[in-house]
Amino acid sequence: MRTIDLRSDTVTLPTPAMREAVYNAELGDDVFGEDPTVNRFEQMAAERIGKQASLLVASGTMANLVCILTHCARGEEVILGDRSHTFLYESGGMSALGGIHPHTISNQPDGTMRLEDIEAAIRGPNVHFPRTRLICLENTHNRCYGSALPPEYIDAVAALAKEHGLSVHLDGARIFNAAVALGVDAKELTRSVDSVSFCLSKGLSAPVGSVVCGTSEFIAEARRSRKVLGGGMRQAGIIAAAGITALEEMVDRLAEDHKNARRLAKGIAAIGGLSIDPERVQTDIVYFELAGNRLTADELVTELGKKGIKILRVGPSRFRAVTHYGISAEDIDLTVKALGEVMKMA
Ligand code: TLP
Repeated sequence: MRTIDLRSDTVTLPTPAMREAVYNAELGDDVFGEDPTVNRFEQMAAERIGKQASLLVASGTMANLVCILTHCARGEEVILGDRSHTFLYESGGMSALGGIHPHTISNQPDGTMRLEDIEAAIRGPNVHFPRTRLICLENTHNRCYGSALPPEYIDAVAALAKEHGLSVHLDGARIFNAAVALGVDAKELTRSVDSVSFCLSKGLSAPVGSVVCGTSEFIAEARRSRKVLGGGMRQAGIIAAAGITALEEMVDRLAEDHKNARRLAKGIAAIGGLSIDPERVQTDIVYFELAGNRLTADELVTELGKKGIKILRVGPSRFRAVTHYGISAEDIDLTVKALGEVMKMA
């Protein structure tokens, strides 16, 4: 039985072209700055994101942590959304390893934070307060329906930050999903922020790796932060080679994942006992809920699993399904059919 794995776009396997590129990659010691494939990749990534320089790191979690450690000193404060990945799912790295204080404010359902809430959270020059140093945004916003934050909103946050002498970091793990969904160049989403992280190993299907982008000066400092975390890698060209293929070949096809996500959402909307607002689905992430208590969330996941379909339970009655490379429209139709059967059983 074929498995349709919709738990995350992180489950994507490298494409044949990536495997070929990895096999043929020219390698060197990247801690000496001598891996030609890493160097080529980092230049390419910086250009795509519209920043002077970039740095290859092991994961999205490491990318965000490297940026926060580079922007902030111990005791300083970061303003970020209460549903942001960095706050919820990165093991509290900024405080555990950096002595940095997270100050959360509400994420709106579309992944934004209200400008007035951000402004109210910025600390004044009082000896009792930690010093505010950084604002973090997330685009697309994972927990907020995978929504894409538009360039104007990001620019408005950056303008506010500038007014108060703060920096802005963008967790752009899925920045290319946002760009494709909004029909803009990724650079429009990054033009006003100080640092950006993005992932190769999600919708872009590379096996591993994330990237930090910023000014040359920022990246030189970020290189130190990466080293401190044990993230200086050696012949990392085997990772960068797949990253080059990812940037060259896997960005435009994200539109197909978004189309499949909408197809899935519409299918779910027609199934009794499940609730979803298909209008919310803009990118590859679909959230839906059990509308009644005919069966438990765990039972739904288990029954679906017996039919070869994997989704993630993300709350007492809430689920997430993510479309990606390797998932076809036919797979979506099979998923909707299976979900309908499971709900009928209940
Ligand atoms: N997200 C993963 C899980 O950790 C939940 C997923 O399946 O969606 N920023 C954002 C917005 C993310 O969604 C993720 C991963 C990360 C950062 C961290 O990336 P990794 O997993 O490479 O450390």
